[in-house]
Amino acid sequence: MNTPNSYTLIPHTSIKACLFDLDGVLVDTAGYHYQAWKRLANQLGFDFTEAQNEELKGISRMESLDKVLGWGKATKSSVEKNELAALKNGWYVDMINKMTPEEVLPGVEDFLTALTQSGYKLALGSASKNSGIILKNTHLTHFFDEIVDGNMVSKSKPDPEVFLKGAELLGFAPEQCVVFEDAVAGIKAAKNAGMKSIGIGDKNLLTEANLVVSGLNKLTVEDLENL
Ligand code: B16
Ligand code: MG
Repeated sequence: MNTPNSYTLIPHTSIKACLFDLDGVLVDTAGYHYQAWKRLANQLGFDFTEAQNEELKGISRMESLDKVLGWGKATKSSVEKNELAALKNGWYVDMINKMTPEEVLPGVEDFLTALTQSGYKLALGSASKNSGIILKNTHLTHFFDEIVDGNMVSKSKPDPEVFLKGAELLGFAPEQCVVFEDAVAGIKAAKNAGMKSIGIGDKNLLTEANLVVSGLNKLTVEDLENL
């Protein structure tokens, strides 16, 4: 019988599963969100800047509404808030209904194909309740073994719920997963889940990610082994 000696090493846990945020990582729907929130703000008699819009990335629809109303110093009842969120969402859905595969960000299909061919399991981990329409219109649905979105979680990023649920559905431990995220709240959610993360965007902003690149077109499968 082999008796482990005191030098037995804990095996290196390698990455087996990839969890992808949607907006800002696979497609750029932030511009559509911005247009719809701006239209709502203007209808209420105020405006906000593109820089302020950055703060809406990655957070839920109702949290976004609270921020927008705060910028306009507008107070609304919860019934009114639900109506305003529905109004904004209607305008947003009108825009994403017209999306095409051309709006997929550079390198996405190639990278997802390479991951699948290398045996990695893939899940979506998005705050959006509209992920189904976006994935369908951009022809990305088939890449994902599991889809976790805003319809399935009760807590928003930086809470780890969305990514923990994705890992559980795929059947892997958090240490075997890597998260791809463009939002600070999303990188924090990955960290809170005990997962590694790759930031998509500005390295001065996504400081808690294990690696930051400008887009999936800058990544290879080998990069996952060196995180
Ligand atoms: P919806 P992600 C997020 O998507 C967006 O970044 C964020 O701006 C938006 O408020 C949120 O989805 C909810 O979207 O109104 O469609 O449910 O980045 O988590 O893929
Ligand atoms: Mg995002």
